[in-house]
Amino acid sequence: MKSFIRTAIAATLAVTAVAASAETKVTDAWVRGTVPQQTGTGLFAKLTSPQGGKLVAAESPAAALVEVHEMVMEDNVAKMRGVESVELPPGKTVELKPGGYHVMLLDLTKPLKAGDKVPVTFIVEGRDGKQESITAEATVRPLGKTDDKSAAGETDDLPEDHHGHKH
Ligand SMILES: [Cu+2]
Repeated sequence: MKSFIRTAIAATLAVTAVAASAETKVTDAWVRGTVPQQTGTGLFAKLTSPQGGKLVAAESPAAALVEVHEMVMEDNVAKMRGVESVELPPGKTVELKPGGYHVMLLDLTKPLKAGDKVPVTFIVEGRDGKQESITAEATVRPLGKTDDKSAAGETDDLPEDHHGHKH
């Protein structure tokens, strides 16, 4: 009887472990800070889906409209456009980053100051068609303190050396 219970417990633990590892992990979530009057910005993070899947949507209370975007070069001009989904190969960490895929926060409910925390929920569709939601807290980073050149998330961005002084 004892050994039966032990087996049952072991089986339960094994199932739990599999379920936990199936979840997509979100790390290093951050948002680019905004200047007054700026209504949109980019949110970035690292996503790892052990089973593989795709990012199909994102949600955040910080913005009225949240879209998944990619940055592409067209005739030497960086442009953003919405994408249906972002492929997450099994076990591989996909980085949403300036100049690439990003989550676009549009119609911000308020300006985002450095150090603020922004809740964000990623909707990931697994290979089996099931959707999971992963909520993370993205930290707002100061504007102009990032080392990228393309500045995803700002439609009218200025070169880094201007530090966003637009009037
Ligand atoms: Cu965008």
